Amino acid sequence: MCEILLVNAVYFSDKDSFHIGQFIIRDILKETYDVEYINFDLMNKIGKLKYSDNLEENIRIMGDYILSRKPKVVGFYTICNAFVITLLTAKYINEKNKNIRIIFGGPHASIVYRECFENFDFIDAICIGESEKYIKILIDKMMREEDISLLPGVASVKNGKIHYIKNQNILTDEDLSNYTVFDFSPFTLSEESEFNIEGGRGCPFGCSFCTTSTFWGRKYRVKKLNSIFEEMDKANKLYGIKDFAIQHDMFTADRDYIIKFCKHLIENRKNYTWKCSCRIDTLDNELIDFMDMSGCKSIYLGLESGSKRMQKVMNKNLNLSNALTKIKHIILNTNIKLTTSFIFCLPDETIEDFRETIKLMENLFKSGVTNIQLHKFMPLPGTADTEKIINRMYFDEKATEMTYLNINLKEIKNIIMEDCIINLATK
Ligand code: B12
Ligand code: SF4
Repeated sequence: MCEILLVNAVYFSDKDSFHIGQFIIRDILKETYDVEYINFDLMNKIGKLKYSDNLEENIRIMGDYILSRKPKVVGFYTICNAFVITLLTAKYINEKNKNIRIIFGGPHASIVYRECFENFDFIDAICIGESEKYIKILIDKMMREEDISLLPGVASVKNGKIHYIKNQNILTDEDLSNYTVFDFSPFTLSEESEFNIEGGRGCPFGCSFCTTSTFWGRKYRVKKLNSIFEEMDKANKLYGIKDFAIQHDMFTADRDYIIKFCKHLIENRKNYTWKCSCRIDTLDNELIDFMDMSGCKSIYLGLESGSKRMQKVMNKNLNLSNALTKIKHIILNTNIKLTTSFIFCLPDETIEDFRETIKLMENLFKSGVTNIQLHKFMPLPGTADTEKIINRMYFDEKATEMTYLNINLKEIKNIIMEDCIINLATK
Protein backbone atom coordinates (compact mmCIF):
# COMPACT_ATOMS: atom_id res chain seq x y z
CA MET A 1 0.00 0.00 0.00
CA CYS A 2 1.19 3.53 -0.67
CA GLU A 3 -0.11 7.07 -1.01
CA ILE A 4 1.91 8.18 -4.01
CA LEU A 5 3.04 5.83 -6.75
CA LEU A 6 5.65 7.01 -9.27
CA VAL A 7 5.80 5.03 -12.51
CA ASN A 8 8.79 5.17 -14.86
CA ALA A 9 8.42 5.14 -18.66
CA VAL A 10 7.89 1.60 -19.95
CA TYR A 11 9.90 0.46 -22.97
CA PHE A 12 9.25 -3.31 -22.78
CA SER A 13 13.00 -3.67 -22.78
CA ASP A 14 15.61 -5.55 -20.77
CA LYS A 15 17.83 -2.49 -20.49
CA ASP A 16 17.95 -0.84 -17.09
CA SER A 17 16.33 2.44 -17.95
CA PHE A 18 15.30 5.08 -15.46
CA HIS A 19 15.06 8.84 -15.23
CA ILE A 20 16.80 10.75 -12.46
CA GLY A 21 13.91 13.18 -11.96
CA GLN A 22 11.64 10.50 -10.53
CA PHE A 23 14.12 9.79 -7.76
CA ILE A 24 14.42 13.51 -7.01
CA ILE A 25 10.64 13.65 -6.69
CA ARG A 26 10.57 10.54 -4.54
CA ASP A 27 13.19 12.08 -2.22
CA ILE A 28 11.16 15.30 -1.90
CA LEU A 29 7.84 13.58 -1.27
CA LYS A 30 8.99 10.79 0.99
CA GLU A 31 9.59 13.25 3.84
CA THR A 32 5.80 13.66 4.08
CA TYR A 33 4.21 10.80 2.18
CA ASP A 34 4.41 7.10 1.73
CA VAL A 35 5.91 6.98 -1.77
CA GLU A 36 6.63 4.01 -3.99
CA TYR A 37 8.55 3.95 -7.29
CA ILE A 38 7.81 1.33 -9.94
CA ASN A 39 9.92 0.38 -12.92
CA PHE A 40 7.98 -2.30 -14.76
CA ASP A 41 10.85 -3.13 -17.13
CA LEU A 42 13.05 -3.93 -14.15
CA MET A 43 10.27 -5.96 -12.52
CA ASN A 44 9.91 -7.99 -15.70
CA LYS A 45 13.68 -8.45 -15.93
CA ILE A 46 14.03 -9.73 -12.38
CA GLY A 47 10.91 -11.92 -12.61
CA LYS A 48 8.65 -9.92 -10.24
CA LEU A 49 6.13 -9.57 -13.05
CA LYS A 50 5.89 -11.18 -16.46
CA TYR A 51 5.12 -9.28 -19.67
CA SER A 52 3.11 -11.11 -22.31
CA ASP A 53 3.46 -10.61 -26.10
CA ASN A 54 0.25 -8.68 -26.26
CA LEU A 55 0.09 -4.93 -25.62
CA GLU A 56 -3.44 -4.91 -24.19
CA GLU A 57 -2.56 -7.76 -21.87
CA ASN A 58 0.54 -5.90 -20.68
CA ILE A 59 -1.47 -2.76 -19.97
CA ARG A 60 -3.82 -4.89 -17.88
CA ILE A 61 -0.92 -6.53 -16.02
CA MET A 62 0.70 -3.18 -15.22
CA GLY A 63 -2.62 -1.44 -14.49
CA ASP A 64 -3.72 -4.18 -12.09
CA TYR A 65 -0.39 -4.07 -10.31
CA ILE A 66 -0.74 -0.30 -9.83
CA LEU A 67 -4.31 -0.73 -8.55
CA SER A 68 -3.17 -3.41 -6.11
CA ARG A 69 -0.90 -0.85 -4.40
CA LYS A 70 -4.02 1.24 -3.65
CA PRO A 71 -2.38 4.62 -4.30
CA LYS A 72 -4.18 7.95 -3.93
CA VAL A 73 -2.04 9.57 -6.62
CA VAL A 74 -0.16 7.97 -9.51
CA GLY A 75 2.58 10.05 -11.16
CA PHE A 76 3.91 9.03 -14.58
CA TYR A 77 7.21 10.13 -16.18
CA THR A 78 6.54 10.75 -19.86
CA ILE A 79 8.92 10.48 -22.82
CA CYS A 80 8.08 10.36 -26.52
CA ASN A 81 8.82 6.72 -27.30
CA ALA A 82 6.88 5.35 -24.32
CA PHE A 83 4.06 7.87 -24.34
CA VAL A 84 1.35 5.67 -25.87
CA ILE A 85 2.01 2.99 -23.25
CA THR A 86 1.81 5.62 -20.51
CA LEU A 87 -1.51 6.95 -21.82
CA LEU A 88 -3.02 3.47 -22.11
CA THR A 89 -1.93 2.52 -18.58
CA ALA A 90 -3.29 5.75 -17.09
CA LYS A 91 -6.58 5.27 -18.94
CA TYR A 92 -6.90 1.71 -17.64
CA ILE A 93 -6.38 2.84 -14.04
CA ASN A 94 -8.95 5.59 -14.42
CA GLU A 95 -11.51 3.18 -15.87
CA LYS A 96 -11.10 0.87 -12.89
CA ASN A 97 -10.93 3.47 -10.14
CA LYS A 98 -12.05 7.07 -10.64
CA ASN A 99 -10.80 8.10 -7.20
CA ILE A 100 -7.14 7.70 -8.08
CA ARG A 101 -5.66 11.05 -9.16
CA ILE A 102 -3.36 10.84 -12.17
CA ILE A 103 -0.51 13.25 -12.84
CA PHE A 104 1.99 13.38 -15.69
CA GLY A 105 5.45 14.94 -15.66
CA GLY A 106 8.62 14.80 -17.77
CA PRO A 107 9.56 16.05 -21.23
CA HIS A 108 6.80 14.75 -23.46
CA ALA A 109 3.65 15.67 -21.54
CA SER A 110 5.24 19.03 -20.68
CA ILE A 111 5.16 19.91 -24.34
CA VAL A 112 1.84 18.35 -25.35
CA TYR A 113 -0.15 19.17 -22.21
CA ARG A 114 -2.81 21.05 -24.17
CA GLU A 115 -3.35 18.17 -26.63
CA CYS A 116 -3.50 15.73 -23.67
CA PHE A 117 -6.31 17.62 -21.97
CA GLU A 118 -8.13 18.18 -25.25
CA ASN A 119 -8.16 14.46 -26.02
CA PHE A 120 -8.19 12.63 -22.70
CA ASP A 121 -10.21 13.19 -19.57
CA PHE A 122 -8.32 10.89 -17.22
CA ILE A 123 -5.37 13.17 -16.41
CA ASP A 124 -5.81 15.41 -13.36
CA ALA A 125 -2.63 17.47 -13.68
CA ILE A 126 0.44 17.83 -15.89
CA CYS A 127 3.62 19.18 -14.32
CA ILE A 128 5.42 21.27 -16.89
CA GLY A 129 9.23 21.22 -16.94
CA GLU A 130 11.14 20.98 -13.70
CA SER A 131 8.97 20.14 -10.71
CA GLU A 132 11.14 20.36 -7.60
CA LYS A 133 9.70 23.68 -6.41
CA TYR A 134 6.01 22.79 -6.63
CA ILE A 135 5.56 19.01 -6.55
CA LYS A 136 5.02 18.90 -2.77
CA ILE A 137 2.53 21.81 -2.89
CA LEU A 138 0.65 20.05 -5.70
CA ILE A 139 0.40 16.78 -3.80
CA ASP A 140 -0.63 18.57 -0.59
CA LYS A 141 -3.41 20.31 -2.48
CA MET A 142 -4.53 17.10 -4.18
CA MET A 143 -4.64 15.25 -0.89
CA ARG A 144 -6.79 18.02 0.60
CA GLU A 145 -8.89 18.14 -2.59
CA GLU A 146 -8.07 21.83 -3.04
CA ASP A 147 -8.04 23.84 -6.26
CA ILE A 148 -4.79 23.40 -8.22
CA SER A 149 -5.62 25.63 -11.17
CA LEU A 150 -3.61 28.63 -9.90
CA LEU A 151 -0.46 26.70 -9.05
CA PRO A 152 2.42 27.89 -11.28
CA GLY A 153 4.08 25.11 -13.26
CA VAL A 154 1.03 22.84 -13.21
CA ALA A 155 -1.53 22.52 -16.01
CA SER A 156 -5.02 21.31 -15.20
CA VAL A 157 -8.62 21.56 -16.31
CA LYS A 158 -11.27 23.44 -14.35
CA ASN A 159 -14.83 23.95 -15.53
CA GLY A 160 -13.89 22.63 -18.96
CA LYS A 161 -11.05 25.16 -19.37
CA ILE A 162 -7.31 24.43 -19.44
CA HIS A 163 -5.38 26.42 -16.82
CA TYR A 164 -1.65 26.91 -16.87
CA ILE A 165 0.51 29.58 -15.27
CA LYS A 166 4.18 29.34 -16.24
CA ASN A 167 6.61 28.64 -13.41
CA GLN A 168 8.99 31.63 -13.65
CA ASN A 169 11.36 30.44 -10.93
CA ILE A 170 13.59 27.93 -12.67
CA LEU A 171 16.26 26.38 -10.49
CA THR A 172 19.57 28.22 -10.27
CA ASP A 173 22.97 26.50 -10.22
CA GLU A 174 22.85 26.69 -6.39
CA ASP A 175 19.32 25.24 -6.25
CA LEU A 176 20.29 22.37 -8.54
CA SER A 177 23.18 21.53 -6.26
CA ASN A 178 20.66 20.78 -3.49
CA TYR A 179 19.04 17.96 -5.44
CA THR A 180 21.40 15.05 -5.30
CA VAL A 181 20.21 11.47 -5.57
CA PHE A 182 21.89 8.53 -3.86
CA ASP A 183 18.93 6.20 -3.50
CA PHE A 184 18.18 4.61 -6.87
CA SER A 185 16.36 1.61 -5.42
CA PRO A 186 15.04 -0.80 -6.64
CA PHE A 187 18.14 -0.54 -8.86
CA THR A 188 21.11 -1.89 -7.01
CA LEU A 189 24.54 -0.31 -7.07
CA SER A 190 27.93 -1.89 -6.61
CA GLU A 191 31.58 -1.03 -7.18
CA GLU A 192 31.14 -1.95 -10.83
CA SER A 193 28.18 0.37 -11.42
CA GLU A 194 28.18 3.57 -13.37
CA PHE A 195 26.65 6.28 -11.16
CA ASN A 196 24.36 8.88 -12.74
CA ILE A 197 24.88 12.45 -11.63
CA GLU A 198 22.76 15.24 -13.02
CA GLY A 199 25.21 17.87 -14.30
CA GLY A 200 22.62 20.56 -14.95
CA ARG A 201 19.99 21.71 -17.41
CA GLY A 202 19.35 23.84 -20.44
CA CYS A 203 21.26 24.31 -23.66
CA PRO A 204 22.20 27.67 -25.18
CA PHE A 205 21.95 26.27 -28.73
CA GLY A 206 18.73 25.81 -30.69
CA CYS A 207 18.95 22.85 -33.07
CA SER A 208 15.73 22.55 -35.04
CA PHE A 209 15.03 18.87 -34.18
CA CYS A 210 15.71 19.04 -30.45
CA THR A 211 13.27 19.68 -27.60
CA THR A 212 15.79 20.44 -24.93
CA SER A 213 15.50 24.19 -25.18
CA THR A 214 11.69 23.94 -25.26
CA PHE A 215 11.68 21.73 -22.19
CA TRP A 216 14.41 23.18 -19.95
CA GLY A 217 14.85 26.55 -21.63
CA ARG A 218 18.00 27.94 -23.21
CA LYS A 219 19.53 29.15 -19.97
CA TYR A 220 22.53 26.91 -19.45
CA ARG A 221 22.80 25.77 -15.86
CA VAL A 222 25.37 23.54 -14.20
CA LYS A 223 25.59 22.27 -10.68
CA LYS A 224 28.24 23.92 -8.51
CA LEU A 225 31.55 22.09 -8.95
CA ASN A 226 31.77 21.29 -5.25
CA SER A 227 28.37 19.68 -5.38
CA ILE A 228 29.42 17.35 -8.19
CA PHE A 229 32.64 16.40 -6.37
CA GLU A 230 30.70 15.76 -3.17
CA GLU A 231 28.28 13.53 -5.07
CA MET A 232 31.16 11.59 -6.57
CA ASP A 233 32.86 11.16 -3.20
CA LYS A 234 29.64 10.17 -1.45
CA ALA A 235 28.78 7.58 -4.13
CA ASN A 236 32.32 6.31 -3.80
CA LYS A 237 31.99 6.05 -0.03
CA LEU A 238 28.53 4.44 -0.11
CA TYR A 239 29.02 1.96 -2.93
CA GLY A 240 32.70 1.99 -3.85
CA ILE A 241 31.79 3.48 -7.24
CA LYS A 242 34.47 5.21 -9.31
CA ASP A 243 32.67 5.55 -12.62
CA PHE A 244 30.27 8.43 -13.30
CA ALA A 245 27.84 9.45 -16.05
CA ILE A 246 27.28 13.19 -15.96
CA GLN A 247 23.77 13.76 -17.30
CA HIS A 248 23.46 17.08 -19.10
CA ASP A 249 22.49 17.76 -22.71
CA MET A 250 25.56 19.89 -23.23
CA PHE A 251 27.94 19.57 -20.32
CA THR A 252 30.86 21.41 -21.92
CA ALA A 253 29.21 24.73 -22.84
CA ASP A 254 31.33 26.62 -20.26
CA ARG A 255 35.02 25.98 -20.99
CA ASP A 256 36.36 27.50 -17.73
CA TYR A 257 34.00 25.34 -15.69
CA ILE A 258 35.14 22.18 -17.44
CA ILE A 259 38.81 23.08 -17.04
CA LYS A 260 38.26 23.58 -13.29
CA PHE A 261 36.31 20.32 -13.15
CA CYS A 262 39.16 18.43 -14.83
CA LYS A 263 41.93 20.10 -12.81
CA HIS A 264 40.23 19.14 -9.57
CA LEU A 265 39.93 15.50 -10.65
CA ILE A 266 43.55 15.43 -11.81
CA GLU A 267 44.89 17.07 -8.64
CA ASN A 268 42.86 14.91 -6.28
CA ARG A 269 44.02 11.68 -7.91
CA LYS A 270 40.91 9.69 -7.06
CA ASN A 271 41.13 7.79 -10.34
CA TYR A 272 37.48 8.41 -11.08
CA THR A 273 36.26 7.93 -14.64
CA TRP A 274 33.43 9.91 -16.16
CA LYS A 275 31.51 10.51 -19.37
CA CYS A 276 29.29 13.21 -20.82
CA SER A 277 27.51 14.51 -23.93
CA CYS A 278 28.68 17.59 -25.76
CA ARG A 279 29.10 19.47 -29.01
CA ILE A 280 32.44 19.06 -30.74
CA ASP A 281 32.67 22.82 -31.36
CA THR A 282 32.87 23.44 -27.60
CA LEU A 283 36.03 21.31 -27.43
CA ASP A 284 39.60 22.17 -28.41
CA ASN A 285 42.74 20.08 -28.19
CA GLU A 286 43.86 21.56 -24.87
CA LEU A 287 40.45 20.98 -23.28
CA ILE A 288 40.29 17.46 -24.72
CA ASP A 289 43.68 16.70 -23.17
CA PHE A 290 42.52 17.97 -19.78
CA MET A 291 39.38 15.84 -20.04
CA ASP A 292 41.47 12.82 -20.93
CA MET A 293 43.89 13.33 -18.02
CA SER A 294 41.00 13.78 -15.60
CA GLY A 295 39.52 10.36 -16.39
CA CYS A 296 36.98 11.17 -19.11
CA LYS A 297 36.44 7.75 -20.64
CA SER A 298 33.81 8.56 -23.23
CA ILE A 299 32.04 11.39 -24.96
CA TYR A 300 28.73 11.34 -26.81
CA LEU A 301 28.86 13.68 -29.79
CA GLY A 302 25.80 14.66 -31.79
CA LEU A 303 27.17 15.37 -35.26
CA GLU A 304 23.77 14.85 -36.89
CA SER A 305 24.70 15.30 -40.57
CA GLY A 306 27.69 15.14 -42.88
CA SER A 307 26.16 17.77 -45.12
CA LYS A 308 27.31 21.37 -44.72
CA ARG A 309 23.96 22.50 -46.05
CA MET A 310 22.01 20.45 -43.52
CA GLN A 311 24.18 21.74 -40.68
CA LYS A 312 22.75 25.17 -41.49
CA VAL A 313 19.20 23.98 -42.21
CA MET A 314 18.95 22.28 -38.82
CA ASN A 315 20.65 25.20 -37.08
CA LYS A 316 23.37 22.92 -35.70
CA ASN A 317 26.09 24.82 -37.56
CA LEU A 318 29.03 22.53 -36.89
CA ASN A 319 32.19 23.08 -38.92
CA LEU A 320 32.65 19.50 -40.11
CA SER A 321 36.28 19.57 -41.23
CA ASN A 322 37.26 21.17 -37.96
CA ALA A 323 35.19 18.52 -36.16
CA LEU A 324 37.01 15.71 -37.95
CA THR A 325 40.41 17.13 -36.99
CA LYS A 326 39.43 17.20 -33.31
CA ILE A 327 37.93 13.73 -33.51
CA LYS A 328 41.20 12.42 -34.96
CA HIS A 329 43.05 14.06 -32.08
CA ILE A 330 40.76 12.27 -29.61
CA ILE A 331 41.21 8.92 -31.33
CA LEU A 332 44.97 9.17 -31.84
CA ASN A 333 46.11 10.89 -28.67
CA THR A 334 43.69 10.10 -25.86
CA ASN A 335 41.95 7.20 -24.12
CA ILE A 336 38.54 8.74 -24.66
CA LYS A 337 36.04 6.54 -26.52
CA LEU A 338 33.68 8.34 -28.84
CA THR A 339 30.08 7.74 -29.73
CA THR A 340 29.00 9.83 -32.68
CA SER A 341 25.36 10.23 -33.53
CA PHE A 342 23.65 11.08 -36.80
CA ILE A 343 20.07 11.71 -37.85
CA PHE A 344 18.68 10.88 -41.27
CA CYS A 345 15.46 11.78 -42.98
CA LEU A 346 15.41 15.31 -41.64
CA PRO A 347 12.97 17.75 -43.24
CA ASP A 348 14.49 19.18 -46.44
CA GLU A 349 17.25 16.54 -46.50
CA THR A 350 18.07 15.28 -49.98
CA ILE A 351 19.75 12.07 -51.06
CA GLU A 352 22.90 14.09 -51.78
CA ASP A 353 22.88 15.40 -48.21
CA PHE A 354 22.43 11.89 -46.92
CA ARG A 355 25.33 10.64 -49.06
CA GLU A 356 27.49 13.24 -47.33
CA THR A 357 26.43 11.76 -43.99
CA ILE A 358 27.33 8.24 -45.11
CA LYS A 359 30.67 9.58 -46.37
CA LEU A 360 31.40 11.18 -43.00
CA MET A 361 30.38 7.98 -41.21
CA GLU A 362 32.78 6.03 -43.44
CA ASN A 363 35.49 8.55 -42.69
CA LEU A 364 34.90 8.21 -38.98
CA PHE A 365 35.08 4.41 -39.19
CA LYS A 366 38.38 4.71 -41.04
CA SER A 367 39.65 7.12 -38.39
CA GLY A 368 38.94 4.58 -35.68
CA VAL A 369 35.52 5.63 -34.32
CA THR A 370 33.69 2.36 -33.79
CA ASN A 371 30.56 3.59 -32.09
CA ILE A 372 28.44 5.31 -34.69
CA GLN A 373 24.71 5.73 -34.30
CA LEU A 374 22.20 6.55 -36.98
CA HIS A 375 18.77 7.67 -35.83
CA LYS A 376 15.76 8.12 -38.00
CA PHE A 377 14.43 11.66 -37.62
CA MET A 378 11.56 11.71 -35.18
CA PRO A 379 9.38 14.80 -35.33
CA LEU A 380 9.17 15.78 -31.68
CA PRO A 381 6.43 18.20 -30.70
CA GLY A 382 7.71 21.62 -29.72
CA THR A 383 10.52 21.71 -32.28
CA ALA A 384 11.01 23.94 -35.32
CA ASP A 385 11.33 20.86 -37.55
CA THR A 386 7.95 19.51 -36.55
CA GLU A 387 6.32 22.87 -37.25
CA LYS A 388 7.86 22.71 -40.73
CA ILE A 389 6.32 19.37 -41.66
CA ILE A 390 3.24 19.13 -39.49
CA ASN A 391 0.90 19.29 -42.47
CA ARG A 392 2.75 16.49 -44.28
CA MET A 393 2.78 14.04 -41.38
CA TYR A 394 0.91 10.77 -41.35
CA PHE A 395 1.00 7.80 -39.00
CA ASP A 396 3.32 4.97 -39.96
CA GLU A 397 3.93 2.23 -37.40
CA LYS A 398 7.29 1.43 -38.96
CA ALA A 399 8.51 4.93 -38.22
CA THR A 400 8.50 4.22 -34.49
CA GLU A 401 11.59 2.07 -35.09
CA MET A 402 13.93 5.00 -35.00
CA THR A 403 17.41 3.95 -34.03
CA TYR A 404 19.97 1.87 -35.92
CA LEU A 405 22.93 1.20 -33.69
CA ASN A 406 26.30 0.01 -34.94
CA ILE A 407 25.12 -1.92 -37.94
CA ASN A 408 27.34 -2.02 -40.96
CA LEU A 409 27.28 0.73 -43.51
CA LYS A 410 25.98 -1.43 -46.34
CA GLU A 411 23.02 -2.47 -44.26
CA ILE A 412 22.37 1.14 -43.29
CA LYS A 413 22.41 2.19 -46.94
CA ASN A 414 19.91 -0.51 -47.86
CA ILE A 415 17.53 0.28 -45.05
CA ILE A 416 17.57 3.94 -45.77
CA MET A 417 17.33 3.79 -49.51
CA GLU A 418 14.19 1.69 -49.32
CA ASP A 419 12.94 3.67 -46.37
CA CYS A 420 12.05 7.27 -45.90
CA ILE A 421 14.70 9.21 -47.82
CA ILE A 422 12.99 8.01 -50.96
CA ASN A 423 9.63 8.82 -49.39
CA LEU A 424 10.72 12.34 -48.60
CA ALA A 425 12.30 12.89 -51.97
CA THR A 426 9.15 11.87 -53.81
CA LYS A 427 6.61 13.63 -51.59
C1 B12 B 1 20.20 11.56 -19.88
C2 B12 B 1 19.19 11.39 -20.98
C3 B12 B 1 18.99 10.12 -21.49
C4 B12 B 1 19.69 8.90 -20.93
C5 B12 B 1 18.91 8.42 -19.69
C6 B12 B 1 19.85 7.86 -18.65
C7 B12 B 1 19.40 8.16 -17.24
N1 B12 B 1 19.36 7.17 -16.47
O1 B12 B 1 19.05 9.29 -16.89
C8 B12 B 1 19.60 7.90 -22.14
C9 B12 B 1 20.87 8.01 -22.95
C10 B12 B 1 19.37 6.43 -21.80
C11 B12 B 1 18.46 8.51 -22.94
C12 B12 B 1 17.78 7.81 -23.91
C13 B12 B 1 16.76 8.35 -24.66
N2 B12 B 1 16.37 9.64 -24.70
CO1 B12 B 1 17.02 10.96 -23.46
N3 B12 B 1 17.61 12.40 -22.44
C14 B12 B 1 18.46 12.50 -21.47
C15 B12 B 1 18.60 13.98 -21.05
C16 B12 B 1 19.80 14.56 -21.78
C17 B12 B 1 18.71 14.32 -19.59
C18 B12 B 1 17.66 13.65 -18.70
C19 B12 B 1 17.89 14.04 -17.28
O2 B12 B 1 18.53 13.34 -16.52
N4 B12 B 1 17.40 15.19 -16.87
C20 B12 B 1 17.50 15.66 -15.51
C21 B12 B 1 16.35 15.10 -14.66
C22 B12 B 1 16.41 15.64 -13.27
O3 B12 B 1 15.14 15.51 -15.27
P1 B12 B 1 13.88 14.57 -15.49
O4 B12 B 1 14.24 13.17 -15.28
O5 B12 B 1 13.23 14.95 -16.75
O6 B12 B 1 12.90 15.00 -14.28
C23 B12 B 1 12.39 16.30 -14.04
C24 B12 B 1 11.09 16.63 -14.80
O7 B12 B 1 10.95 15.95 -16.00
C25 B12 B 1 9.99 16.31 -13.83
N5 B12 B 1 9.49 14.92 -13.77
C26 B12 B 1 10.07 13.79 -14.19
N6 B12 B 1 9.29 12.74 -13.95
C27 B12 B 1 8.20 13.18 -13.35
C28 B12 B 1 7.09 12.51 -12.89
C29 B12 B 1 6.08 13.21 -12.28
C30 B12 B 1 4.90 12.49 -11.77
C31 B12 B 1 6.19 14.62 -12.15
C32 B12 B 1 5.13 15.37 -11.49
C33 B12 B 1 7.30 15.31 -12.63
C34 B12 B 1 8.31 14.58 -13.22
O8 B12 B 1 10.57 16.64 -12.58
C35 B12 B 1 11.97 16.28 -12.59
C36 B12 B 1 12.72 17.27 -11.76
O9 B12 B 1 12.58 18.58 -12.26
C37 B12 B 1 17.24 14.53 -21.62
C38 B12 B 1 17.26 15.99 -21.93
C39 B12 B 1 16.38 16.76 -21.03
N7 B12 B 1 16.41 18.00 -21.31
O10 B12 B 1 15.71 16.28 -20.17
C40 B12 B 1 17.02 13.66 -22.85
C41 B12 B 1 15.61 13.43 -23.35
C42 B12 B 1 14.70 13.16 -22.19
N8 B12 B 1 15.77 12.20 -24.13
C43 B12 B 1 15.04 12.18 -25.21
C44 B12 B 1 14.97 11.07 -26.11
C45 B12 B 1 14.22 11.31 -27.40
C46 B12 B 1 15.57 9.84 -25.80
C47 B12 B 1 15.49 8.56 -26.63
C48 B12 B 1 14.09 8.24 -27.14
C49 B12 B 1 16.51 8.65 -27.74
C50 B12 B 1 16.49 7.51 -28.74
N9 B12 B 1 16.38 7.84 -29.99
O11 B12 B 1 16.61 6.36 -28.39
C51 B12 B 1 15.97 7.50 -25.59
C52 B12 B 1 14.79 6.88 -24.81
C53 B12 B 1 15.18 6.06 -23.67
C54 B12 B 1 14.97 4.62 -23.91
N10 B12 B 1 15.22 3.83 -22.93
O12 B12 B 1 14.58 4.20 -24.98
C55 B12 B 1 14.26 13.46 -25.38
C56 B12 B 1 12.78 13.29 -25.06
C57 B12 B 1 11.89 14.13 -25.93
C58 B12 B 1 10.45 13.91 -25.65
N11 B12 B 1 9.61 14.75 -26.20
O13 B12 B 1 10.03 13.01 -24.98
C59 B12 B 1 15.04 14.44 -24.40
C60 B12 B 1 14.19 15.56 -23.78
C61 B12 B 1 16.23 15.04 -25.23
C62 B12 B 1 15.89 15.86 -26.44
N12 B12 B 1 16.92 16.20 -27.12
O14 B12 B 1 14.85 16.22 -26.85
N13 B12 B 1 18.22 9.80 -22.58
S1 SF4 C 1 20.99 18.96 -30.07
FE1 SF4 C 1 22.44 19.35 -28.40
S2 SF4 C 1 23.33 21.35 -28.95
FE2 SF4 C 1 21.47 21.16 -30.15
S3 SF4 C 1 19.88 22.18 -28.91
FE3 SF4 C 1 19.81 19.96 -28.42
S4 SF4 C 1 21.11 19.74 -26.63
FE4 SF4 C 1 21.60 21.72 -27.54
